[in-house]
Amino acid sequence: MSPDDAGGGPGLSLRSVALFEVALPLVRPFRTSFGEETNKRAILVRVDGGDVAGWGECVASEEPRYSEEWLAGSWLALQTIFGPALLDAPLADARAVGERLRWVRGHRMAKAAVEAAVLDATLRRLGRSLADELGAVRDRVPCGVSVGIAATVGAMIEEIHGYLGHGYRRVKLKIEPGRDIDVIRAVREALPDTPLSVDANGAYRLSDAPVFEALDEMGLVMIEQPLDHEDLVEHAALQWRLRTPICLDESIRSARDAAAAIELEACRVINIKPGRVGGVLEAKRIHDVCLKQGMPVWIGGMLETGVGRAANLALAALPGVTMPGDTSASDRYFAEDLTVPFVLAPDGTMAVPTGPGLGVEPRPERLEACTVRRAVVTRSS
Ligand code: OSB
Ligand code: MG
Repeated sequence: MSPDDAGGGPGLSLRSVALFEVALPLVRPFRTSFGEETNKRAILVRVDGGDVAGWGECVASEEPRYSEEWLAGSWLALQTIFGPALLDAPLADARAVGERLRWVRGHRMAKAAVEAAVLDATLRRLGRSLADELGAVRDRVPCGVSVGIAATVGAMIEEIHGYLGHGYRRVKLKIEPGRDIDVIRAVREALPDTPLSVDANGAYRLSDAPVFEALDEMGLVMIEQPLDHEDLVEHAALQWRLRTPICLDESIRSARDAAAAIELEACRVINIKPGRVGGVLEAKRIHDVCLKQGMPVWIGGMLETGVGRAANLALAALPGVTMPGDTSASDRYFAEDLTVPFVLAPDGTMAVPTGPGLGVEPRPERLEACTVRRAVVTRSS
């Protein structure tokens, strides 16, 4: 199969699209340069194809800070646009989801959720795993962990020691103006040999280049999204001044963006997240562009439940993914996941799901306990 053939087999005629808004307490608050989350909220999408069902997760946050999308907006888009569009006519395969929704500008996280659900359903019918469908080359993937901004440097170092004890192979630290050089220097002194990276979530300006020049001396694996998500040219200017690779996250919304970033030399690493780019199929296209151009990639995360995590792990098994992802274990996020828990092995790797489709699904009693709102879109509605 050629790489672009991934899309999942014969046609699917859907009966309904069900939406579940879920809320799961995080084991500890997650603070970034744009705010703090204590509760993980997400929309789970279930498509019912009669003989088979499929699940997807929409990673839009409660507020439109990471991107324009936010949970309430995604809910409306799913309920009034995407659900009805999927039910309108049979879908030849999961690629048809993107084609049918091509007229919708943006709303990538909502699109990604419905595409994942259709892909899950079609692959379940074929008995094929998502990892196989995408072209996975490994059955375990190395994992890193993303650490939120903590109240004190001491608390941050303690938290990191805990993660390293579990086996995580790379530690990503969130930074923001005023909590950067000193914090990272202290962590680097406490952990001289740990692969460390930082993620600014776009909180700096090019005039802050001296901050990054100071960080450039600390042997970081990469500096993620230092500047505004809309400015590739400024990232290129900053990358010229640094030895440390810049990694783009928010700036890369499509394979087209990835090609532009490569052309402009705006970064030396790309973080791929299926939600941010409109689905696993576009994520695979970005992977393919980067592999061809020699651009290293890794798979990011959005604090997903097990449903979204399963898709991230399948992508992490692709050949061009050469760095550990933010694909952490369930217990890094939740006391109890929606699905069977994803577990980190002591060597810092996690198994790629091998079952049909995503290979996992929400446990009914856990979904029931976490659901705070539901809606069903049917053909007549
Ligand atoms: O910028 O990578 C990010 C979480 C939510 C929104 C944005 C980001 C993150 C993370 C956590 O860094 C990654 C994870 O563990 O899922
Ligand atoms: Mg990021």
